[in-house]
Amino acid sequence: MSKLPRVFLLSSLLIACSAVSLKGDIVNETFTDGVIESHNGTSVVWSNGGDSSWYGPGGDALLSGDYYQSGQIVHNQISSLFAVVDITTAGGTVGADYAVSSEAGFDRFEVWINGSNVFSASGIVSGNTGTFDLLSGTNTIEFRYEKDGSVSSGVDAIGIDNVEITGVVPEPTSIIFLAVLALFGIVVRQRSRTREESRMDTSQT
Ligand SMILES: [Ca+2]
Ligand SMILES: [Ca+2]
Repeated sequence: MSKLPRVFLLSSLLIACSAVSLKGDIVNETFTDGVIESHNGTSVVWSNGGDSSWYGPGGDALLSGDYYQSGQIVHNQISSLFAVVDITTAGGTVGADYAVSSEAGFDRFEVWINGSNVFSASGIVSGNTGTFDLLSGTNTIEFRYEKDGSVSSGVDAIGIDNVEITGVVPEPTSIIFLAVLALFGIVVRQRSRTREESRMDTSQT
């Protein structure tokens, strides 16, 4: 391959990398070994809230393998797991496998996005998948187990696994890094073109 096509290929690849990063990354959380893995290079931040913290690996086999389980709570309490994430202008989604073992109709698994309750389930659910839309900008995703004022049934907890968030904005450092690479590709391509043109001029004279 001559130098010009090779440089062109390299710069095209770098520009494509930048375009993909602006469309947003896909971030998976599998809770391997019961821990929330690091998400270096993305804007995803996990935290706990409510009356009791979630933990992993879940101890009651609500889901197979390593998963995350809501904390132990009593009547009128909640246990929440939050993910705060920046989503690109194209929008995104959050999906998760979940299981519920609770008093049907009263002690509930709920998904809240930006303060709105978008999903609810209770009773015995052994392993379903839900996917929910995320808007451009900063989104707060909350997985919540909430109990009413009386009666407990089953394991009295919920579990989640294989959380997938799409459209995630990469950390600014990643974007700058890719942009610099793309710029470098363009400069190299331009210099190579100029050199090629001056060579052609020389051969014509
Ligand atoms: Ca897992
Ligand atoms: Ca109850």
